[in-house]
Amino acid sequence: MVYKFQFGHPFLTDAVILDKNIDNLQLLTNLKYQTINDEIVFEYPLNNNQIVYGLGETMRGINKYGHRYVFYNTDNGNHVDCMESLYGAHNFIIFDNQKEGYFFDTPGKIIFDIGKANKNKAIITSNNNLYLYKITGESTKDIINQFLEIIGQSYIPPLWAFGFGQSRWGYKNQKDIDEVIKGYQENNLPLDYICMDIDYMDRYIDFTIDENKFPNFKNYVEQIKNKGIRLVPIIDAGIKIEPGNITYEEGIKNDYFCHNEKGEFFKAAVWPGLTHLPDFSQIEVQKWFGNKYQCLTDCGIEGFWNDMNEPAIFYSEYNKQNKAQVQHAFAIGFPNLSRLFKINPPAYLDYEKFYQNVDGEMVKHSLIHNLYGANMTKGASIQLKEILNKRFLLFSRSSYIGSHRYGGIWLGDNHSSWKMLRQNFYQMSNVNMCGYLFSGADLGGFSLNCSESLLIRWLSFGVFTPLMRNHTMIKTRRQECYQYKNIDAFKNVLSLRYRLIPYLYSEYVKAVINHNVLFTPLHVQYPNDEKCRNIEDQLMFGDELMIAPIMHKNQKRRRVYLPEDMDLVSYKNQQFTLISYLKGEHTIDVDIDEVCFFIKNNKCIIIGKDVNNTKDIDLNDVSLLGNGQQYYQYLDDGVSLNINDELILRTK
Ligand code: MIG
Repeated sequence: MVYKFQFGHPFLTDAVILDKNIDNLQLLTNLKYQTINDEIVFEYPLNNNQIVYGLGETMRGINKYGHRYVFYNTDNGNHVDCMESLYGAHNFIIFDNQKEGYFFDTPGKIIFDIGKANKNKAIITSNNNLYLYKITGESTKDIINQFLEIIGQSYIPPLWAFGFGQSRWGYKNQKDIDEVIKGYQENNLPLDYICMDIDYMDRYIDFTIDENKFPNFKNYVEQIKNKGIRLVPIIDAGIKIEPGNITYEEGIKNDYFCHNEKGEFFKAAVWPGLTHLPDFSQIEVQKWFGNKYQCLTDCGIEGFWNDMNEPAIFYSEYNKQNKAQVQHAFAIGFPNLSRLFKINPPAYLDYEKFYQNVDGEMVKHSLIHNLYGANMTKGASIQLKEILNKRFLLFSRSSYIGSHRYGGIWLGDNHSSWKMLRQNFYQMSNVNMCGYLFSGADLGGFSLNCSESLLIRWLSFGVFTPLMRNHTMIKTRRQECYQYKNIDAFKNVLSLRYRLIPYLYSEYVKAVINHNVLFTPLHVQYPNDEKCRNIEDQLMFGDELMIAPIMHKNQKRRRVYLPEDMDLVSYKNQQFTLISYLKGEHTIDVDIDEVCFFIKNNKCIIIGKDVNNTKDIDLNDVSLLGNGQQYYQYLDDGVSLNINDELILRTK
């Protein structure tokens, strides 16, 4: 059951697609509210043994109880546990014990204190008016399904986007990219796309290609697409202030940029130097900016990643406190980038200093801050659909619920550590509950140097994340799989991914159609099994699987709890073996060159051929794996916009 409540006159966010009348506030029952100095403060009683889900892209574990989370989208690469704000605002929370979910629909700052200040209370503080949705249901799963239904179906990428992607900040030119393709292909390792980071542009100017680095870009894109490799360029939010930059000139002429209080265009420094920020609150600006992607689609590009769209700001016309440090870092070529990124984001001060046009009214950015990146992605997605008339890859760093209909997300600037692998694991189920099915972290870690074993184990989990991309930062150790010694182990894990793609793709689209998640905490799938209550290092995947990856250094053996009889699948030397296990606790050994997962005893999944590229995947050429008898496969051509609702029955 969904209730909708209104507090004051909220800004519209486009998150919920369900059209519903406003309910009487008395129906809020458990959730108390009061207004304290312009803020709305909600209080909700918590139980002993409280489990809380949702709050998508945040730090810490799957159960969010005991900590404080602030949704105020922030570019901060220091992903320590106590970091309260990351890049997205996923204001949906489920009180599992009470079987109630709440979505606080506001584009402003909102703080969730979940039993931290007071262990018996959740205190939620919004700096804005808002619409509030309350969802009750017979189970947490039911609440999740209802929520996913009211926010509308997730974005669906093309089949090739389920392939493996390699990325690195620092690939400068055609030669660098050719080397990566060669590295993968010569080592017989699968690859489907390479992300282009900011260096492909002319001095970091959006919608340009540096012709010295890519002399005939269009030919090049076509040439490598023939080898099955696609290029996925990055687009940043800020537009360089420079006469002759067409995007800048058009934006000025049409009044498309954010303003300061004097009515001038606000100036903020990011990678290209001083920029203006497109005012994405205007549909016209979303459309204009989205159409700009055409200069790249005209060259054959079919995928993008949207970055710096919190928006990130290094310094501005108002806050120059970091200017000298940033300029120095640029001048000496970033010998110590980690220091540059430890600078306290001055951006919070800036968010009070510029304005956006919401239906003709000038609104201070901070009040609608969390929508900025979501609207950038929405505009891009709508225009790309029109331009390409087929599916495309699009993922964004910043997000607000609703933008899951337009693109995926990646989880931002993590680092190469075992802790970050576990964080990636925890985040998957929570971002799924908030709508983000197409998601994934920088596998291997963004900052710091990745060891071989960390990368192999991280990829072994990454096999199951829809976005499977290895990405790292400039000046770190090379992180492409072929740079390490144990090529066989990398071959094994990537080979498994490609054999699973028919299944992953089918489960993905089925989840979208049925308002389901892909990753489910055990306790959500087995609410009556007390042993599942606090398990955070295992997740259910799709309808058939349970995953329990190795996520600790030097670990080869681990405990697993099986909530029902299952078959342990081991993939080693590119071969599957199955061993049946009974419900209960077990110890399993997982070698570094082996990937393990579980299939429910009465279920089956589909497995494709061992290929190195999605172009060689035949979704009709699959075999069944598991002790069940059948699998219902979602099937289409992997690229057309229309999604059908027929499932093909595969039997043994
Ligand atoms: O200020 O484009 O999260 O993936 O490699 C850093 C350079 C800007 C942040 C992104 C990261 C990307 C990097 N960007």
